[in-house]
Amino acid sequence: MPNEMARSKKARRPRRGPREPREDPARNELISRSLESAQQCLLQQDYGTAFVHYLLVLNLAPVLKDFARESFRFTLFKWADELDCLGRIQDLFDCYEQALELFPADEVIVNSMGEHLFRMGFRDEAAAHFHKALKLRPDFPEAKENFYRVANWLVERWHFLMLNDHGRNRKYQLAIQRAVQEGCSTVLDIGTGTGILGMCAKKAGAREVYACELSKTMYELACEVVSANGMADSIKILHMKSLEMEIPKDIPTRVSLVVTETVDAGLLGEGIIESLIHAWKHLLLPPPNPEEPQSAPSQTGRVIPGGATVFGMAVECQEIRRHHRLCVSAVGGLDLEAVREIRSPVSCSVDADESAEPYTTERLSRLPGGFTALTEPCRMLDINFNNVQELESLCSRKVMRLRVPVTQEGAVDALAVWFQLHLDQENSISTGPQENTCWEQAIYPVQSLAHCSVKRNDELLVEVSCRDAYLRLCCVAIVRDGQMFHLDSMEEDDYSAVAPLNPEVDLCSALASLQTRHDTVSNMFTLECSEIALLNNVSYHNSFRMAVEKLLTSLRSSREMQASEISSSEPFYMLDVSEGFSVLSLLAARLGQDSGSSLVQAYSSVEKDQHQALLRLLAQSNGVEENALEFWLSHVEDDSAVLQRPASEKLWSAIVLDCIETCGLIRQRLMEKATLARCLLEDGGRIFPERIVIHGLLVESDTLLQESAVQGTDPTLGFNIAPFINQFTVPVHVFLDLSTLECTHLSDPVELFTLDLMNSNANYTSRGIRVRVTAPGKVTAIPFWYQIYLDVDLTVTTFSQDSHWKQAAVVLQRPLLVNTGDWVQLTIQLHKSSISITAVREEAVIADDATAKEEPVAMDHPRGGFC
Ligand code: 44T
Repeated sequence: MPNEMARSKKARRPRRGPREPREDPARNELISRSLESAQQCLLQQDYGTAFVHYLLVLNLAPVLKDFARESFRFTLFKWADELDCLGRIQDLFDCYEQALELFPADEVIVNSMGEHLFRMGFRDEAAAHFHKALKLRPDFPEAKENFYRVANWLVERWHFLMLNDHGRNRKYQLAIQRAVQEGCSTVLDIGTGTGILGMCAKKAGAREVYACELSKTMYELACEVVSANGMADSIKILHMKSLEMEIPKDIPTRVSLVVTETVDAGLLGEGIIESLIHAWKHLLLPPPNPEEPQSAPSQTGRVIPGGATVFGMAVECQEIRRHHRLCVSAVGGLDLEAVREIRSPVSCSVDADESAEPYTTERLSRLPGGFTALTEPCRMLDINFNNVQELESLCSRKVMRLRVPVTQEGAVDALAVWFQLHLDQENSISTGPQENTCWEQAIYPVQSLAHCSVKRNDELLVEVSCRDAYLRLCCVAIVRDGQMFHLDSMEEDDYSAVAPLNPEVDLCSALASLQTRHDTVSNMFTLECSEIALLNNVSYHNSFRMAVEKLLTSLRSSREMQASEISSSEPFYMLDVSEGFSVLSLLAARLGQDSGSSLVQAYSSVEKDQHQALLRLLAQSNGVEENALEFWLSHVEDDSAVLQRPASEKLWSAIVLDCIETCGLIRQRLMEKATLARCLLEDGGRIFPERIVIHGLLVESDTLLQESAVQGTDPTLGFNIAPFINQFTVPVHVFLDLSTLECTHLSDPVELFTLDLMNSNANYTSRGIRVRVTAPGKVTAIPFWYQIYLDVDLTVTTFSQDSHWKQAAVVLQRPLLVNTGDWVQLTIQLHKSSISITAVREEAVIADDATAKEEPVAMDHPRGGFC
């Protein structure tokens, strides 16, 4: 860790006492000359030397600290940026250490060091710095923003859901109590999280309790929670992965009970099989011998949960489909037929890329547009966690094949998977779609070129295996009237396991899939799910096409008017700086060609080779001349450097900015980029979009509360956990599907804020509005989305059925009780790119004022809310 290393160096620097002799003239001379040199170097932008001079001055004359603080900070930040660019990471952190020795309570320095740590991937350390900066100044917006950004990663949101799930908590508690009462007196909690299961074991009377946790933040949190509950001396928590634990180094003897909830939506993704094989071999007492049924529980080992049953069913679901496969043949005038296959990185097939995850997760009940079950839920696998041989054979076991009867006609888009966790004989937890739980289901999208349509009485042939700690499920074929139709998997197949079969049909389909293999590979591309959804979004691309057409028409006519000055063969330069894959540049190039006269010279900033290859292929198949589309400064480190002139003496006719992230937030530094982009436009040129209007409404949503903090004042299973984990509460929730979010609307949608990208001076950073309440309730959150104005009248909304964007919501710190007809005052603040909202109910006096409609209100003293 860089700061650790820096700390060891620190000891070598001479320390001075707080009272320095001031009268020494030579010393004073040195101070003033060094200060002068520091200022001189600063002017000459020699930040390294300036920094050294400042250090000397401030160490010799601490009285100057207040006077020099600003310049010192500025020098430090500039010098740190240079060191960062040079890759001198150790020096960079040394400088911060020295700076913090001089200014230990300077929240700006602390926060900035956190930013460097964060960029270098030291998330835990970064979070600790942001946290410290916030403690030093609770209203420091930069630190707040930074902390919120890391909090989601450090403490994932599902921790709140799990702690709020009383049913689950209670069942684990009962199972643990039972095991301890039966004599399991030594317990290990693997993946303790907040420490809850370990504390249950202790409370139930276990003699020795150990817990391990691999995440540093969670480990620290568990330590805090356990000591707040008076168990610091009775539960030993280790910051390590269970697989690294050894006896007697980490725990003195083997334990009689392992408790764990290291399961994800796909059951095995957190590595429970490997952890339990290791635990059985190294950490647990041997299992009871079936020949000696009386063996004492304190002398034998067992695991909670004792086992699991995995269920799966095939579903048709438009929402899943549009995120995992190309569903359209043309967008915005571009023909996409040439692309044989676009795949998402979620794949279970044998040829899938190493980084591919076999499944995504969704709450089936919250999928926009719903889903249709095409089969009954089918038992896919039974696992006994108390049998190490079974666990080992699961890893090495060959692929199992199951035949799942189809009950409903439709197109198979995915297999959805969930499980029952058998804690013990009496208590189990289900993560199924029908249950009222917080669990998501695992989604295995079908990877097939053709639409995989099934009819009633068909059977789906599903392969089940366990590889790289994941449960893998793959739909390989449809069995219809005794014949098998393969879904183009690329593996060599042995179909003998399935009967009755028609070998001829089999052979034909195998040959057919072999034949198509060559062009499949060369035309196969992987895009992120959100990129696929974007490509499938016809209305988005059509709006863009219209906006570009309008712009070209207006630019051409203004060129005609000044015909003498600009040659008509001079192209229009267009730059698309979208993040990720985008066909907008190609769309513009194509339009330029359609209309004769001046061509469009389009630049795309897509970086990945595969993305560039895909654009080239599409350019070719759409008849776009090879040099009409170029790749703009790909692989430039600093993204603001992308915004440059197309060539000296030339300016852009259009720049497309990517404004909104898929998660529903405004992209960082959007307004700075817009300002830069505007300066690079020719006369009459445009940036797309020109304006963004943020819309939102008041809602009551218990679900959002459950996901944001441990609710209520009751202790969790009798333990004091909430105040500790709730420190990681963040006010803005992302990746929401507002169309299916369980909530009551308490107002109509309103315009919250406008971002004018053509005139950043016009953007206020704080705005007050009044919202009329349309139904009585408790305002708990304000979901928001965007209306993106490409030009005055062409808009795209981020809240629509075919959008690749999700929505976000601000969750209020304290719910606001309202009645129909009340007015709520919202203060919306935009700091950099992050939004915060406070809400207060207006007093009746103001509400009665008939003149007060939805006008901006004075924002001097926002009350309440989370800020
Ligand atoms: N998410 C559930 C997955 N760990 C739960 O560091 C359910 C997701 C979920 N520690 C919506 C709802 C839900 N040794 O803190 C983590 C992790 C730690 C280990 C030590 C090990 N071998 C491991 C393995 C994991 O265990 C903790 C819990 S993992 C549970 C994952 C409400 N979305």
